[in-house]
Amino acid sequence: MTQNLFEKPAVTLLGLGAMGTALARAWLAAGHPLTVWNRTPARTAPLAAEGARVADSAAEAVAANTLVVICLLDDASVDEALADADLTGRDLVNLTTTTPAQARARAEWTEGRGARYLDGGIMAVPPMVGVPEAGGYVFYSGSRHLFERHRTTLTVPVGTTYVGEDAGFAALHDVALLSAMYGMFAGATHAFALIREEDIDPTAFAPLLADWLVAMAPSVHLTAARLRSGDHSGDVVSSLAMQVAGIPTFVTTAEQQGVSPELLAPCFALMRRGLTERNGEEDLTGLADLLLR
Ligand code: FVH
Repeated sequence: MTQNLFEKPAVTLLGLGAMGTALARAWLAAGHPLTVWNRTPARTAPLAAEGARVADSAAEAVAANTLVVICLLDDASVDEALADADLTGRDLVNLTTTTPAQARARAEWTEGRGARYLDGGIMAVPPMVGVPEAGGYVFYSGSRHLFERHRTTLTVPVGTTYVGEDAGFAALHDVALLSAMYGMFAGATHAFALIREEDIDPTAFAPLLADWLVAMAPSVHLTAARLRSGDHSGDVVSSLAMQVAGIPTFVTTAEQQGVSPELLAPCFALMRRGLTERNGEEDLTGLADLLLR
């Protein structure tokens, strides 16, 4: 396992699903020696043809290199894959999507087996991997030393953003950003449903919707500033009271268009609760605190 000074660091990759395969191709294209393993062996053939070494078991793949990247379906599949592997002296980088608690437990479990641990949350879809201008990146958290040690290699497929020593923070950032994305998907789904039965071309409507979402996106900076200061009342442009007064318009329009309000209803319920439990003259930004249990 000694590395020639002119050779790129060798990588072991467990998991060749859509994301694992994209990562593998990026490392191979950049000239990194790559050992791969996948539960279903058929998925390894195209990568073998592109220069990857194929291990017969996860344990064999882990034994091949110090840096072991894991990109499997979920935390349970990581357990299953690593059951028989000797992790002693290995640097585990786990890109599998998990909860923050699972990431913290995995860090402890890994260190208990004589290895170091870095957790990752991937903010990219497979076509963005190996395409720097696509803007994809991975949140990393856990050992900063490990992150710095492998940073150059980890930056090959997509960018890197280190968010702290707490192994759970990458997963927390990942889930937080994806949760916001699902909120956006919900709003866009409702918007398309509203026009669905009309003589409006969805492909003509889409750019209007996209531009509007982009125009509204910077509002998160105001939310952040207000959450930090605790002041939700100064210089309010669109008060909670005004927005709650508008709810019947949205509900009635949905009814008249034959659209279920089920995606917007939870948001409206929270806004109404804000009116009774907070102050109608406030911004919507105070609602985040109402969600805390
Ligand atoms: N694809 C995406 O858009 C997202 C982008 C953001 C990050 N996610 C997360 O990345 C992890 C892997 O996702 P994926 O896209 O590669 O997922 P699949 O194509 O479904 O491949 C799953 C791989 O996991 C293997 N696997 C499943 N169960 C087990 C198990 N019990 N033991 C060992 N391996 C297992 C599966 O193997 P096989 O089915 O081919 O035998 C694939 O290699 C994921 O956490 C996303 O949330 C992707």
